[in-house]
Amino acid sequence: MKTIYSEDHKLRNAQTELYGGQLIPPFERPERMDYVLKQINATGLGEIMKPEEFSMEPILRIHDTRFVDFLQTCWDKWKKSGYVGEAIPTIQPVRGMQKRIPEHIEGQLGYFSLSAETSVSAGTWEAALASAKVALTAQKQINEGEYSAFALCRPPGHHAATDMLGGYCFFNNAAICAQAFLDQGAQRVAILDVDFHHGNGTQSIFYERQDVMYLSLHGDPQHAFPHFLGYSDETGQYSGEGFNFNYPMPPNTTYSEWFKALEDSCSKIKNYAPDTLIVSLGVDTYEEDPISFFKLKSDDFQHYGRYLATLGLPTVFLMEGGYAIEKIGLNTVNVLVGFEEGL
Ligand code: OKP
Ligand code: ZN
Repeated sequence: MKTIYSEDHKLRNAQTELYGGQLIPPFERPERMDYVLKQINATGLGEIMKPEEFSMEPILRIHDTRFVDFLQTCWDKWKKSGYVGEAIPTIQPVRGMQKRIPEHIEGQLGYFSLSAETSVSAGTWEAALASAKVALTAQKQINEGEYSAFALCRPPGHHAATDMLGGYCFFNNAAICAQAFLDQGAQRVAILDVDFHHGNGTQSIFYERQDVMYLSLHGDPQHAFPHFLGYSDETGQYSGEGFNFNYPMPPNTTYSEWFKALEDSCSKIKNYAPDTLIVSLGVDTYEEDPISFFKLKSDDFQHYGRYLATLGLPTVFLMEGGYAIEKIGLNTVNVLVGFEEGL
């Protein structure tokens, strides 16, 4: 399986994450990719290629123009306003407030954010753009006849909504990839999100549509980020009703329970009969992940990779989270190796 990778992810190198009332070095940091690349090379998974160039068009199929303009200019405006730290929102348009976009960068940042842990920093725009192009290149590979591809995206994407960043995410790489498939003639695309966190952004983007089925296995939002979306009664709306499936699971969920949810989600994918599968591949389900509460072991990743191959679908694997950084390489590549064994 080919991997698509851009060094430009290193431009996303925020110094701060707001965590438990402290500003700490972010969990989502550049070194994560070193461990994945190292394991790809160690196992001989396949060629590693650079992303191709793309216009803004496929990104603007998913994201609001005002949000994209904001992201491109946020850091400059923030610095020019005289702030010395990274851009962290302090006020958001919550219940009872107006939805208009203020002129001050502080107001804009709040408007275009869904959470406050994710600082906008120098180079964030460039890295987020490169990450989306990595996803689009993987999509192109499949469209040109490859059976599977691994988009080694960083920063991740599944929390990003049409007009909001948050949860370490800026552009929704999986959604951009899915829309590209549809725009090039696919009838149906399924997005299976196995990251520990619910992909609120991906869900909300496709919630009223039936051309993309979204299925997510994740930590119960009662106890885990993003807290305000990801419950099992969220099944889609209007023509999207019945095309969204959430599998929230409690603290200490083990692989046998997790795998039952995976089997259920895969039976739904089978019935849907999509042209393509996109796997939002986060490996923060791992037992040693520092911010998550599932108990998967490294071998389990290979097992479920193998199982995913039985769907018999062209598949784009797209990197999302995973923060036990010494082990994310092994766990990620285990999924991909398992998939290739299962073919
Ligand atoms: C991004 B991805 C834990 C706070 C977690 C943000 C998590 C973002 C995860 N107490 N804050 O889905 O891996
Ligand atoms: Zn996650």
